[in-house]
Amino acid sequence: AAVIKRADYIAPAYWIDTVDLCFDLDPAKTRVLNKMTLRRNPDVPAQALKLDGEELNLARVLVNGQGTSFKMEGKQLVLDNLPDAFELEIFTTTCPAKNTQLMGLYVSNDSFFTQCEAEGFRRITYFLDRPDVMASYSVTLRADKAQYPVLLSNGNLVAQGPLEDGPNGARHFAKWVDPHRKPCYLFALVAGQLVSREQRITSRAGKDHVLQVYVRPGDLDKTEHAMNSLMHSVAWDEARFGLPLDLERFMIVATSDFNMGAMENKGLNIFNTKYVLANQATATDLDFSNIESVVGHEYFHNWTGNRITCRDWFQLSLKEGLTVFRDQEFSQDLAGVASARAVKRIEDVRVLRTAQFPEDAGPMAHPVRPDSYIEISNFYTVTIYEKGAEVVRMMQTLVGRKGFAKGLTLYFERHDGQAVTCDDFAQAIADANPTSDLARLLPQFKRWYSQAGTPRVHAQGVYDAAERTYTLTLAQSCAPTPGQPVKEPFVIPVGLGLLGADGKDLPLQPAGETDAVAGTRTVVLTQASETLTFINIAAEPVPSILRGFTAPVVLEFDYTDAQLLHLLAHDSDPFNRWEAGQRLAVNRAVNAIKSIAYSAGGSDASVLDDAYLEAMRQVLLHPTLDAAFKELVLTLPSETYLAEQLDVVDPQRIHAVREAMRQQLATALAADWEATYQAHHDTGAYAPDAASSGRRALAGMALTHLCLAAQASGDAVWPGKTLQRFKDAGNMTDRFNALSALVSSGHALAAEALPRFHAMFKDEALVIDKWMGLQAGAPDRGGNILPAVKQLMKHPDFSLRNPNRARSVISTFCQGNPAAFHRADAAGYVFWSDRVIELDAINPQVAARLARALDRWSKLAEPYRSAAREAIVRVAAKTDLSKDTLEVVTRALA
Ligand code: HT7
Ligand code: ZN
Repeated sequence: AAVIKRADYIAPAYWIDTVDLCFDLDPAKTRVLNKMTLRRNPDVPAQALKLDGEELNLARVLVNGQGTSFKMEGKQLVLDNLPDAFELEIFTTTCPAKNTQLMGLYVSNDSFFTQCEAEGFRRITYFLDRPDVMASYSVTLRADKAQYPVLLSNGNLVAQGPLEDGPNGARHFAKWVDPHRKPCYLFALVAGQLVSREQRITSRAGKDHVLQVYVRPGDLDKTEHAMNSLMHSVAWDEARFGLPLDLERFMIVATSDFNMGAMENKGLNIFNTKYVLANQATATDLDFSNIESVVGHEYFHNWTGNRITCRDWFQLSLKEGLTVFRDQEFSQDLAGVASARAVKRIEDVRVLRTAQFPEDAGPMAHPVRPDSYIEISNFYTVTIYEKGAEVVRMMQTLVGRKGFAKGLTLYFERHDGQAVTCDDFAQAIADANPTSDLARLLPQFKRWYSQAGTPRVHAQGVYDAAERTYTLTLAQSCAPTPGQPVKEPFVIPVGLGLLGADGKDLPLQPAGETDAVAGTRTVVLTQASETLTFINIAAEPVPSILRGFTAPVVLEFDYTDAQLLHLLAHDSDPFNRWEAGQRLAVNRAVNAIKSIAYSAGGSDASVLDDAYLEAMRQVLLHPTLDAAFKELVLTLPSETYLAEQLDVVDPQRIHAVREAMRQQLATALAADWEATYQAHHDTGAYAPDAASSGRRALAGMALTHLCLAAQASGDAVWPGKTLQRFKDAGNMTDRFNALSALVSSGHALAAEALPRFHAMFKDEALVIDKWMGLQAGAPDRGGNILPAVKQLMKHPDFSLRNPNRARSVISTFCQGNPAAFHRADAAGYVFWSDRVIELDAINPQVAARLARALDRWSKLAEPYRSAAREAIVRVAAKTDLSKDTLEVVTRALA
């Protein structure tokens, strides 16, 4: 397969100014008439026009109304000897009903949807399918009125009515005109039987807009939260960054068949139902919060992505990293109080460290701005999104919050309506803040865009009692990644504090400075190794380094237990307070995993000591800490995160140790869990706000531990209460937490609750996804999960064609349940390779994502390592593999 290289970018040979599309929608054969005006790009040498197309039946090509000669070069339609400016008319047909890839125009539940990012528009018509070609669109949709009463596209509805070309009134049309130029990946159409919730709003600037959320009939009662999230998003972008809604009408449409979370098509966002539909009976607090951030994310793209877009797909993080940063800030601002903001920050960092750090250390590692790809869909990654957001966050740290807003304003002044690069963005932020560290260090800072891999910062502290100084040495390094054997030092902002014996922040006075700053100070590392000395330090302090997680790095500091316990009890920075608890847990887990006392089948040896358990008890019973924060501290590091701390990974050993830790936490703190449950389980009328969802999360955690403790003691009371809670719950969060407490503790009552849950929600697709996912992700007991997963795939509700359903069973098992997946008999790997191959023929994007489950195979201990490799080889050997899956498995084996 061809490798596309960033260095090969050249501007297009032609510009497309206008596009007039007419669709005759039919599931079996949709006709597409595409009339464009084009002009030669005078900045590049004269050459043929090469239009991208895939799976299209070409019927007619006219230049200025005349038939013309053309040829096909592979999938491209090539036209030569063209005038400098001309009208091009192309007539094609496609078959949306057979489109299982869900790219281009497809049918889902008898409605039509499109997905054009990244390269789906070429499956609709021949086009210059690249983001730097921006055109004005008008779109006419024609379809059967009874089957497709709602006809939507980007922009404004300018005409609609019956069509005369069928039986009277049977067919109708709608014509849409988008007032904004856009790249073709932002094109969208939707047609079907849909209903909408509508909201009229007036912006701060006094403009009127209509917001609409379209869903299938019967789902309207699940759209209030999405609409509220949209209204909050509009208001937030105007208030925080001065960016108003630039459309009269903004639409969201939900579909149950979707490859990703959602899509920011101009004025017509298309969403996976998972990120729209929610009411308290069917959605959990996590669903509500995900909806808020995805609705925000897509809305914020309207400026960061749509008004200013990417020059080429290597610049993907220009829009995605920035927009993730914006949606993270939005959710933090909406959460309100500092403690709730910190909870959101911890959650975001947890995602980064459990998903992106492994990516950065594995065969798919790539810079935030990649240098090459085979299939761009494979680069919608946690590196582009989450690490990209951290890079933007570091810019904000370096120029300050106000400086960053100024930078964004300059970015829009300079580039509104253009397709630009990550360099353009960084330059605008720096130029708006000429005296900042970012401006001073810009070329070096941009290594974050060009160098892959997670830097490690090794810190060492020395206290000199005689001199009353504390000296910190910070040394950075970054391991080689594929194609990048040597790394240059990064610019690393490090939030720093020193805690005194009383737990309070000491004033920080660097040697040579006259002022002492209380609390956190941000130092900016640029060298391979740097030394900082703080003066007037009366007694040895405990350093709190990388406060707020100011940079996406691994911090190494040889903390003693006493220091970590001190930070856990007192650090004024909530992130590092949580981090101290995680370090205590990781140290214990890693020691146990490495110790011979632990054999693969588990052991009675205890992993957790009294000091750790007592510290956790203090957190659990703390009078002022937020429930949500407590839940985060009490959550043990995941098996995936633990695996990343080890050179050689035995997934069974990790699982056994982590399960033993869970059990110990449950048993040793049983009375405290009971008190916690009693104090938190009644959260009153349901509202998905941060405070009450935090209380529900902690109550749910208590219930799980009480069931675990009961399993050990043989006590029936708490499992019984949990079953009752499951039956009586007034909302999905409490009901699902109770169900998962029974399932994850392996209690026999789970066998009663699971079918009851299915019966209650058999018509709610998103709840059935949860039901399947819970079973596929349950703790493995003697290899019971793989047979259960195979059984689930035979369930009448299962479908491989529906990405949500396939992911809820197969991806949850292969990517979310390491101990069940990594079986000594290799059956998990055989199952994985069968499913990757099977899915690849249906939907390459979903298959390629699943293929990433074995990214880290080379770290596995034997016998897993050899068996995993064999499974990857088996997939790679399959003929006719999509380039999506081929790229992933080829890189894994390189
Ligand atoms: N910008 C959107 C990307 C997306 C996508 C990419 C490839 C294949 C299918 C897709 N659906 C959506 C999502 C976002 O980041 O907002
Ligand atoms: Zn996005």
